Amino acid sequence: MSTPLLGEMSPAEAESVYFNEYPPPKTLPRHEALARAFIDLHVEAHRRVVLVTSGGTTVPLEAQTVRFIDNFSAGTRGATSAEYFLEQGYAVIFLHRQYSLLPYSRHYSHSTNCFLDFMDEAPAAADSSNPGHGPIMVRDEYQDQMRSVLRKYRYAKQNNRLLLLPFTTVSEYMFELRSIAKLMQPLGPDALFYLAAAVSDFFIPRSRMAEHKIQSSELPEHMRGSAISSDEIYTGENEENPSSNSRKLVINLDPVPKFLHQLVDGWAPEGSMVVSFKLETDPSLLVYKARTALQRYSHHLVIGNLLSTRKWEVVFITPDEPHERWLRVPKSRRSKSISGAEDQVGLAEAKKGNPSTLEEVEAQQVNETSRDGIEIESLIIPELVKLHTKMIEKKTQPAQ
Ligand code: 9Z3
Repeated sequence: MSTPLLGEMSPAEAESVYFNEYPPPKTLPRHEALARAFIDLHVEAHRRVVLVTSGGTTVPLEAQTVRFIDNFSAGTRGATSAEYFLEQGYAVIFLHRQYSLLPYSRHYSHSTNCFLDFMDEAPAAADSSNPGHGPIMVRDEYQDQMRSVLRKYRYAKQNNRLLLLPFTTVSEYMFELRSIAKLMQPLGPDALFYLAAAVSDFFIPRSRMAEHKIQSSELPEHMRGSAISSDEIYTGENEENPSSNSRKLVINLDPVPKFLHQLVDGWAPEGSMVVSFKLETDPSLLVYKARTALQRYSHHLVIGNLLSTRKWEVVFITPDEPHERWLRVPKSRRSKSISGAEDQVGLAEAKKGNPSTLEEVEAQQVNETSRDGIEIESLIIPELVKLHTKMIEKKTQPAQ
């Protein structure tokens, strides 16, 4: 009998099999200690705490990893959302893919916003002892924006409102998520989970993973380990006449167990709010898949987004009325996006004729002061906070 896939087991069985297969990440004890102290502080202050997950996960192909599968996410959604949560008074645990975008520094990082472009060397003072070395300054045109970002960043740091915890692989992400969710128990309804990370759906179980770098050329017989057998040479599923001896690689992936079940039904505090994201590329599937996820895991909100329009529109799928609600950045305030496709905005809307113009009017009021594009997260987070507040009020008010 073949061993069942994790996806075929009960959620509890899959949890125990999955977590027994991997050693916990080396950083876990340190992260747990940091998270515990952070949570204690905010429980004491009766402050709400949100766990924001952000960025992609890697799927290693070898235990001593040379190669891995990755995905597109740079962590823009997570890093931007974290800033708006902080603005709303939440403390934020930011569980992010290492080297992905971070709250605040995201404005000045990576090649699109390289910090060096914001700086200049000013002339040295006339009486300077070193006339060739003027002070390094922020360029005039960026002073206001940078001051504002810097102040918010320093406020979050000095007041211990933001905890940054990095992960890299999908299994590290799972271990961290489970531990932090359990540590959040004392927060009860004040805990919010905002699962924006793009978590791989597939992985190679440790038991089937090559220890060493997978070889791309034939090794002499006596040097071959158990790394990869010749019948595992990939021929490619789209090839009509696959050549049997090409040096291709079969990558045989198992489904990652859907831990949302375990999060909602066990790890997360009683009464807390769980928000997951659903990403699709086919507009005709988005609402259906988001609804199905909400029904399957019985949590509180699925935020659906299309890869091509994710910077300008999202849909809130809720168990309560109105079930499907679109938030959209008005046309005139959309930021430019190289990878985005504006002509696809509106295509995924199931109930056509939704009053999306309402959101557009609100959006204009929200951010009238900004001349630049509006970030969709500035619409998402206040709406979400309203839903969280309602949930907290329901849980904490005695039944009439
Ligand atoms: C999202 O849908 C996020 O909004 C994005 C953000 C990953 C699209 P960026 O980093 O992108 O700002 O460029 N995240 C969740 C995607 C996901 O993996 N969801 C799972 C699924 O769709 C469910 S938890 O099955």
